[in-house]
Formats: sequence, structure tokens, C-alpha cells
Amino acid sequence: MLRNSSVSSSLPVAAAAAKVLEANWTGTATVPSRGLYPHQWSWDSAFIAIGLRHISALRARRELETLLAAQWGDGRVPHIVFNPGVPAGAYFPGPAFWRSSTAGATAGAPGGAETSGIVQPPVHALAAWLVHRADPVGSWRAGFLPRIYPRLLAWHRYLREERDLGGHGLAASLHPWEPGMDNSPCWDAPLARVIPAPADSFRRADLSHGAGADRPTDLDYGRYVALATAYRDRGYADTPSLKSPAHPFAVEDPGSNALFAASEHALAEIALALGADPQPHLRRAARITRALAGRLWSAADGLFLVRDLRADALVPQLSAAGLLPLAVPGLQPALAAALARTATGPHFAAGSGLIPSYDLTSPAFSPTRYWRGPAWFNVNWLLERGLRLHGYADRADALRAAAVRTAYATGFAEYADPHTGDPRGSRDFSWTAALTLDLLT
Ligand code: 9WN
Repeated sequence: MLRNSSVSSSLPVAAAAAKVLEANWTGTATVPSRGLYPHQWSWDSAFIAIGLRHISALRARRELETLLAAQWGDGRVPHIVFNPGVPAGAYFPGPAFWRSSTAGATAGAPGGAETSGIVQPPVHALAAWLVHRADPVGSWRAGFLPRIYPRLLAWHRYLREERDLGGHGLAASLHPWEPGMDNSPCWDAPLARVIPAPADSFRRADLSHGAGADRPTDLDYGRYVALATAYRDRGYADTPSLKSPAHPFAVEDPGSNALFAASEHALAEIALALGADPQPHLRRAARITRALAGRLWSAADGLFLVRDLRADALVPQLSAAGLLPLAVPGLQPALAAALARTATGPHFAAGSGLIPSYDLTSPAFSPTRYWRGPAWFNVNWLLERGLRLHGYADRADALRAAAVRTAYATGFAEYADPHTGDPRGSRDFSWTAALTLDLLT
């Protein structure tokens, strides 16, 4: 049931969303979109499982377990798990680029699956807990939590011990694809240090599926490829090689770390359900939350900023990633209040009612180009949840209504123009459909 309804009935919306998830299901997992992203993506699968649980908790569990089956020996959950049935060249960079089973052998890449070697934000424990709660009986029968908990522990250990490059309790991202917001203006300055791979050394596949003006530029891609190549050629080793200035891109992202903290809270719930001690998880969640406030908070801007570890300075760009700590249960009420104000203030209040990915007032804002302004449904879902969690029910209701309305009207677009709500990127996008279903239920 739609709690705040500006859509006359939630039934056609739910049916259409379910149809998208059905069409994008491969038998073991869900592709983000049939044309543009024909493999399994890490944080997509977590968001997809959160919606899928309303249709089939069994499939939602399968979605997460398929992803975690490709986890590396060092605990990392790769950002892409490649489907061997998909033709080479359908997505770039594909398995021939990442070469995980050989280049990642020392880091424990699986032998039986090809994956990428970088990671995405850790939304998985939160998704696992929500999926369990949707069907506790089926989940216990299937042994879901006992099987998945050790994998989630290893994943969080990897982030805590191998990725704390700054040494203050936050996980660092070493590639713009890791925080999931590829061409955010937050990366412009840190990325400027990267010498791009020559344009003729690779062939983009994304431009056959989407409008070039809605996607990152060729120069961005040259830098993405150069960074990933260097990491691969060092055997995907993290410390100490990433601590060295030889790897020019290392940032602390407030969005990824907010999800890390929220997922530690979910791990505490999972531990309790399993009869284990939740306290270590609560302590870790509190440590991440303190580090977010201590290292990334900008009182002057009323939101969290990215820290560029190479420059050891905050990046003065206001992006929606800086609002995501609203989704952390233990966030100080004063910070939550400031975030709620910023989210509805001049930098982020857009005509569609959705929160854009980037500051509307900045010259770098674009309503169409990917993570430089368009509104994304996973970000809006997280902010809806955060506003509700911290007691801003009216604003959460308004955001929920805008998200459901726009998702349906755009044919479950990948992202939308934040002013007009017009669709951008691909259609029938899985997390848009899944999170719409979740908002409806
Ligand atoms: C690179 C799959 C992914 C999302 C990311 C989004 C986009 C990939 C790309 O698509 O990134 O990982 O090729 O552009 O930025 O958030 O997980 O939907």
C-alpha cells in the first residue's frame, strides 16, 4: 500500500516494477539492465534484493548468495561478477580486462568465476537483514543467516583492515567506480592527477546503449582505465601499495562509509538473531560514525564532504553522497537535522521533488550527465529511509511520493532530470523497479 499517494493506485506500479525484475532475472541473479549492464553488480544486487523480497524472498536470498559466492579470499566483494554466457565486448571493461582469476590469485580471487577487482559500497548486510525479515521462516529453513554472516564479516573485515588507508576508521575508495557515483564532480580534482590511458587503447561499449551526453566523457574513461590497470598490475594488492603516492586516487567517501556504518548496525541485528554478540558491530558502527563526523563533516556546508587522501584535504563539492549519512541510525541528531535542512534547501531542492546527485547551484551541475546532477533512485531511497529514521516523516513522505511517481512515469529509468523528472540513461533499470516496490510496500 502506498502510504502517501499521489499515484491513484499502487497496483499497476507494483505490477510494472515486478515485470522489470522478472525480465532482468537470469536464473541466479538480476542484471541492472539488459543492454547496458549485462552482468551482476555488487551494490545493485543489494538494492535489487531489497525489492525482490516483496515478490520472492527465495530469489532475494539467491541474489545475495550468488554475489557472495564470488567473494575473494581476502574478503572483498567484487563490484562485477561476469556472466560467462554474455559475449565478450558486450560490456567494457569485461573479464579480459580484469583477469581476476590470474591477476587476483594472490588476493584470493575465485578460480571458478571471473569478476572485477574493485569494490562498491557495502549495502549487503543491510540488504541481508531486510531480506531475512521479509520471510523469517523461509530464511531459517534455508539456513540463510548462518551461511551469509561469516561472508559479511569477512567483507567488513576487508574494508576495515585493508582499506583504512587514512588510518582513522574510514574505508578508502581507490577508483571512482568504487563509490558507485562514477563521474561525480567530487572526483574531478583527485582524478586530474591520473594520466589517462590513450583513447585508442580501449573500446567503450556503453555508448552503443545510451546517449553520449548522458554518460561520462572519453577523458573520464581514459582515467578510469589507467587507474584500474595499475591496480590490476599490482595484483590487486591493497596495503602497502595503495598507501604509496604511486596510486594517485584515494578518497574517503561519505556515502560508502555511511552505508558501511548502516550495515554494521544490520550486522548487530543479524548477530543477535544468531545468538552471537552484537556489541562488536555496534562499537564498529559508532567508530565509523565518529570518524565520519570528525573527518568529513562540514558545518559551513551542512553536509559531509569527500576527503582526498593524497592532498589530505576536503573536496569542496556538495554531492548527494554527503547527505547519505542520514541513513545511519546512530548519527547525532544535530547532524541529522542539518542534513535534513540541506537536502530540502537551495542546493538540493529540485522541481521533480527528487534529490539530485549534485549541487544544483554549482557551475559543474548538469541535469543530464550521469552523476553530475541527475536524480538516482537508490540515493533517493536511502534518503527517504534516513529522513524517516531521524523523525522527518513529512519530508520522507514527499520524497517517497516523488520517487514512486517519477519511477513509474519514466519506465523505471536509470536516472532522471531532477528539474523535470524526464528519463535519462537506460529504462527498465532493476534497482529503480526494486526500490519502487519497496517504497510501495
Ligand atoms: C561501472 C550498474 C552500475 C552502478 C553504478 C553506475 C554504473 C558502471 C558503468 O552502473 O557504473 O561500475 O559502467 O558506468 O555508476 O553505480 O552500480 O548499474
